[in-house]
Amino acid sequence: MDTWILRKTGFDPQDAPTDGNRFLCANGYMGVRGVPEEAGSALFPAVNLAGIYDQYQDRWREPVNAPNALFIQLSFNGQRMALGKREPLSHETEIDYRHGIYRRETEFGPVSVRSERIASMAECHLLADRYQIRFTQDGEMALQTGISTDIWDINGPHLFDFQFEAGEALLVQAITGQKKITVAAAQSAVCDFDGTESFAQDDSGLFRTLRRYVKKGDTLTVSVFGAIYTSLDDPEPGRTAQMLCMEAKKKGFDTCLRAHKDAWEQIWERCEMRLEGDEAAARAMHASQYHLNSIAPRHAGNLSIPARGLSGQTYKGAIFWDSEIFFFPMFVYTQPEIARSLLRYRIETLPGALKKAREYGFRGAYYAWESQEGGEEGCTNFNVVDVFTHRPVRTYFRDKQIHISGDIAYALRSYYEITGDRRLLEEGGARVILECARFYLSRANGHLDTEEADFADVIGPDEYHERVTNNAFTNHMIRHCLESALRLKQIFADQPEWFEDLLKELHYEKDWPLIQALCGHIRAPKTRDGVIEQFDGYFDLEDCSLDAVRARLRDPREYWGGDHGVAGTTQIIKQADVIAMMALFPGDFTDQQTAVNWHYYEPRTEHGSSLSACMYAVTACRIGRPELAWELFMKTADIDVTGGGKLWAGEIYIGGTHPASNGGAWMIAALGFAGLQMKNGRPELHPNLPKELQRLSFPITVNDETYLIEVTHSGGTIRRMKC
Ligand code: IFM
Repeated sequence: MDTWILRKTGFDPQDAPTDGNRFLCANGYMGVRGVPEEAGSALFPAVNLAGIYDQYQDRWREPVNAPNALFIQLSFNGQRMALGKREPLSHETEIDYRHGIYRRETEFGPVSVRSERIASMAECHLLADRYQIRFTQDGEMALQTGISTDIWDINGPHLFDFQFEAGEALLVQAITGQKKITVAAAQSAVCDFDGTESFAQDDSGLFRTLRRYVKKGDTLTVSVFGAIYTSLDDPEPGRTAQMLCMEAKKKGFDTCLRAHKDAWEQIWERCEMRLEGDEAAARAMHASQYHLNSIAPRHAGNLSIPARGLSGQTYKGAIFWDSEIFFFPMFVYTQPEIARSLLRYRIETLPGALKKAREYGFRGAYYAWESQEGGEEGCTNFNVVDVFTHRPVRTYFRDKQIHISGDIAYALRSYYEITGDRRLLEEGGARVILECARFYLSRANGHLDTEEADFADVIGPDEYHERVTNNAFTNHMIRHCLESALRLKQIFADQPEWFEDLLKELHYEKDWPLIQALCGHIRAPKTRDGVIEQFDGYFDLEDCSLDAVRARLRDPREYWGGDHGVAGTTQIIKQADVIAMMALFPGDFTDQQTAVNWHYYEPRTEHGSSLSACMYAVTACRIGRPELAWELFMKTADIDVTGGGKLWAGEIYIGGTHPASNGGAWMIAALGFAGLQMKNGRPELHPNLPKELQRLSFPITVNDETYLIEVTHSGGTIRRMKC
């Protein structure tokens, strides 16, 4: 098996929603769904843009898809050679994980087509496609290349006032409905043949057609270059996009491809995780690292990553806790500048978090559960549609999932501990931690100086139990956030004036002692035989099996949570909760405690979120049971290879790629199998390699030093690498 390649034989339009994710090409600025060049909206094509959102009427606010600048459509003797319109004799799709190349090869009978396409990692605005046609009959060919506006939108349309310009570089420009951002798509093409050229423009886009008579055995090639800019990138996005296309055309496809591949090689040099002993596992790891790396905002420095990456508009293209808890670890240990970008996004969106806290009657920073640009809350009150009544179900994620602020503080502190870089704290990070701590101070229930404080009416990571009190994970995260605020004083011990000034500026004098008091008074969770109760009253819920709850479903798409969900009155949970806490705070729990809780909660966990299995796998390793981790690892790492994961929450489509699992796969291998932990500013290993693997190796960068980690069944080593 080539562990860098995923190949699929055959074409079934039913698979288009998942295949578009599995074969995605992306470069952090945009994601191009893995659909054939000729795809119209029925096959879900999208060039999904990072960080630009729009709301159409009263529908969900979601990211904007640009016009498809790599549209290519071939006709032969008046017949369209298009998947979805004509049954192919054979078809293969491939994604090359090493270099982010989408390839397809289709035999239609009289013609066969083979192509390769990239979202350039060297130039984030550039797309390129080399399309080769072989003819097995004489006949009349019409090759259309252009910019298609027949794109997939879940809650669109988002683009209006289209302008079209034909010429050597085609241009389609439009503006978004809400914020009037210009989105420009340009395209140029170079052919190794000539023909009669014409231009056409209609509701579905702007196209150039080349016609000529071909002979059996002829092979023709067209290279197409697409460029996307918006008015947020450039004052003249259209002109700049046209110029980029023309430049790329001059350089040629091979030069663009070489630069793109070199850029990918540099990424792999910094982060490649090698698994030896199991090829399927090695490929799943490549897939995971490919997907996560391909959506990293390398171009920006202040953007984060949506929960479904750049695979489409699912989950409103929003930033969740997935960023800090699941994507962050791989980046902070391998490419800290990307971890910094994720956190800068939070620093810059602090005003949105302050506003949200105020709206709910609190102080400090309450970050959006589903954060869009400027920290605007994208989460609606109704996130699920009931399959029986077709009515929206009220969910309280937006109001009650308060652990989000602590998760951000957790990542800020980890960033400092792993990189040793204090600048981010100075440049707003410390302020974020202090404001998050202040939010919890105002959110606590209780008399802080005399009795224990509760955090009532919250939702922990397990979203099937809403509005609970003293969720163990949430309370632990809150305590850590308060401690992190207090620890800032030590971190800035050599700059006491700077820190005092910051406290003054934030009017923090009265809050400081209260935070100290609250820290020691947060109610500790109840335990029973060593099992930590997930929240007050959890043990009183019906204790039944996962199968029993599943058997109660009357529709496979039925939502398990909400007011009437089948899980709500039981101990069945959606995703790791107590175990997520144990995974994130290894120093706070003994192996014995972790083992007892693991064995209690795992059978009660649906793993209904792609954020779940990795937490169980990491902790399984920690308790010396890597054999329990293996299946969970494969489930996590393979998710975007197989196209697994849930597609529906009630009637709402939630498919896409799974960056949290992609990051989770790295976490299992690094933090679980290798047992990587930071102790006093230095990395150390506690290996637990499963029997399926013979060797594991990967680079990390800590405190500006790069190390190579190697783990075998005889132990682990950390070697400093020369730069
Ligand atoms: O952040 C997660 C949440 O924990 C479970 N539902 C999906 C979200 C986005 O991945």
